[in-house]
Amino acid sequence: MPLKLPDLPYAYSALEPHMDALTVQIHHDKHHAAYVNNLNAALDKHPELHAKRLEDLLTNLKAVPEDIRTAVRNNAGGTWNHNLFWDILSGQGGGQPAGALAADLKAAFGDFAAFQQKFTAAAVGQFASGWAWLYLNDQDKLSIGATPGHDNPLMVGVAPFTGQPILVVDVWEHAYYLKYQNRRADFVAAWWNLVNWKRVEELYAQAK
Ligand code: MN3
Repeated sequence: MPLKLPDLPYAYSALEPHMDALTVQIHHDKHHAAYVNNLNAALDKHPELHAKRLEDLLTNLKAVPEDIRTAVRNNAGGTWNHNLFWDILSGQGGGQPAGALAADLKAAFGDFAAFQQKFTAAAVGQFASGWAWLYLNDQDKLSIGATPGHDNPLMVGVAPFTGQPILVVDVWEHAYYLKYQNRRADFVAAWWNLVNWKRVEELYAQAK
């Protein structure tokens, strides 16, 4: 079965004013959709791979036939990363997490402000296109990192660090250029107002 583009879980305008409706529409309907389509086109060359879960392709890219490995890395990565990106945003987001996630962020980074500062620095400092992550590392510790292109922490042997992502921000220019132009730092600052911490807390509970 070819993979399908997940519907946005809210209206294009739901993330205004921090993320404008036109950016959300183009980002989801054109960019995210293109990764899904390109992944399906690559997998068509090895149709048995259509049966695999996205996560299984990503965690074991070495097992993907070499003629489509780069296409799968880029487009399965692009698909999975955008799935998470939309999933953890909400027009009613922002604030701070509660419960175990709040306590563990404090233990790992000092306090919420220090965590936020470190994550922001990773996002703003990622050279060119990429993603910043909060993930549960292989020692079950919360960690922050950034990856280029569409690489992600599921890609064992490819990404510079591995683990289970629970929070992500897209810092490709297509994520912010219409509204923020070159001001990536302003986009990331605004993005915090959209983080759906309830959803991130759920993902954290599943990851543990
Ligand atoms: Mn994107």
